[in-house]
Amino acid sequence: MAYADLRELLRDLEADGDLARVAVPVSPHLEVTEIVERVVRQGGPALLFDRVGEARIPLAINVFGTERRMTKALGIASFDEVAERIGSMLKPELPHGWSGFREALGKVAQLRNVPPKKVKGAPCQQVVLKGPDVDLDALPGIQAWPDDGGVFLNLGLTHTKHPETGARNLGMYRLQKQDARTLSLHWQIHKDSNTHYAVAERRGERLPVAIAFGCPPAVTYAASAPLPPEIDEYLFAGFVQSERVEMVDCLTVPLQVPAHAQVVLEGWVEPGERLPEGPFGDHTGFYTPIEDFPFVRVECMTMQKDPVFQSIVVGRPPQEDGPLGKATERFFLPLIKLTLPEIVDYDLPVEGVFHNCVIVSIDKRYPKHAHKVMNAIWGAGLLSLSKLIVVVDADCDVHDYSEVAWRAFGNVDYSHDLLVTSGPVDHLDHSAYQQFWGGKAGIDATRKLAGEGYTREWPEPLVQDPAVVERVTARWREYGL
Ligand SMILES: [Mn+2]
Repeated sequence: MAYADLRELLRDLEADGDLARVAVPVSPHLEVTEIVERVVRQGGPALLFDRVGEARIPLAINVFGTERRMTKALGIASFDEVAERIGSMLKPELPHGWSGFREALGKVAQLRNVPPKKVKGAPCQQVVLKGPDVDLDALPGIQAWPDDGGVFLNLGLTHTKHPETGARNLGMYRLQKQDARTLSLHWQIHKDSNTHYAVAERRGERLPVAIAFGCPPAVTYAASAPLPPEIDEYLFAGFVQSERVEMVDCLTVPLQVPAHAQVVLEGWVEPGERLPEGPFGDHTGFYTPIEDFPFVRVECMTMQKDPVFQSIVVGRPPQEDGPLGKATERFFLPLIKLTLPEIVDYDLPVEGVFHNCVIVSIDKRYPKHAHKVMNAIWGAGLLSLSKLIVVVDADCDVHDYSEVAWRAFGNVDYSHDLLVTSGPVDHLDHSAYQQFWGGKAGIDATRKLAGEGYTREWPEPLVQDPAVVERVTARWREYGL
């Protein structure tokens, strides 16, 4: 079941015993983070803080912190279910006979449930505050880490559109509160909204922005997904949850937001204006330094009658963003296979904060096949920012880090199997000697071929005789172990 409104999900989680309420007042200054960190590390429940500092709105956090809650929030049984649906969409074989025809019709019917639907009179506009009535202090923003530059709103869904093509983008960028009506926009160099702003600046125009909090969970997920600019996040959200997202026109800017968002901020970003933003304790586990970023002056704030604000704590992994990233890893596998069919599976360890390490298994067919895959990954969308790529054979379970390590440590002759190159790295990467680009490495941990210059015979791995395995299993109780 898809959740049209975050509060429906919170009610269900509470009924399941997977949401805990914190009724006592807590400080938005570091205390929320310390509580959330402990709960996340224990695989604990979603949290609803009734009273955070002076804020008048309760705070929901750690909503996506486990894979179980993440799939429930998206209204799906498993991540693989969505991956399979994406995979089947990408295989437009001609239908064979009636069953194939019915299947094809089913796919089309499913797609009709995908595009967002415009509505009037949305819950997110039940309360409207304009101009001087706008008050960001009413929202439970938090300062997560001691040296953070101030209070941040972390799970805001930022809506912009390309000033020339009109194509919309939905992204998730951290938002630093500069004053009760101004928010900095951390628009990183590789992100789509940054492109929209660059075009607006070139034209000397201001850019309209709408930021929605506490959105339907599938929309929040889609905002976090590294979709190519041509793919509408709202189409993707509708596809994931198999239900159309209801959207409403903003009141003061030419944009649309989810009708069931809890809180919406509308405003404009002026060309050529920047403010220092940061420092911020980020998902890398380090502070990111102060940099100049654009900011939005909020001119209108709308909300539901009894809204719940949603946020997230980021820091050294694992954190709540882990399951969000895992959803993307699984959903994107069929899309990656579309251009790289030799890829069997891949894994982005959370410790690698999405960009630092990719483990990929391939169906190796020819000499230097692993190098071809490395180069392709370094050229693919935001995966191009990957620093380390470990390539293993198809029979290796990429999610079993012990097996991967065994192969990556043992199957490598570094004078032949290491590919070192350079290219763009993540905006937040602190190890690169210059910001935005740096060195990358690929480790070819596959079995080597004669055609690769490996003239010895590759040894057979140890595998027990299946007849013995079966016999021992059958007799297991007899051993008294
Ligand atoms: Mn996008």
